[in-house]
Amino acid sequence: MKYVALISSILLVICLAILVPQNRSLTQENIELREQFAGISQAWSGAADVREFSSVEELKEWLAQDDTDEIPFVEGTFDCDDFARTLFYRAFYDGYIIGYYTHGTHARNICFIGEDFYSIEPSYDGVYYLGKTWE
Ligand SMILES: [Ca+2]
Repeated sequence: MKYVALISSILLVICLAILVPQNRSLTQENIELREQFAGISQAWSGAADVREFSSVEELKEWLAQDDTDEIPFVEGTFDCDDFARTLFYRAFYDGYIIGYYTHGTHARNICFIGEDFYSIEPSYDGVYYLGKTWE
């Protein structure tokens, strides 16, 4: 019985010797993660003040200054869904609400402007009127 207690104590000391430095390492990792997340969170909370485009002109001006359409189209690597996702994120980051939409195998973006509904082709800044928001 004494040997079991002695061996258990030795194993506990060995485990602590192994785990304590790892815990310090994890703590340091958690601190770095928290700092990174604080930066991301601050960026997103700043970007969370979003709104719809107020006019087609505003949408087209925003599309003109955004360079998503200048990214090379590479079938299967960076194609329609990647363009639509990129434009979606960039619009949100700049404070605008647009949607990501797929029809069949084609992805694109959509947005509301007032009571009008538009489609955006992100690979060439195309803007198409689709109808009223309630149609
Ligand atoms: Ca553009």
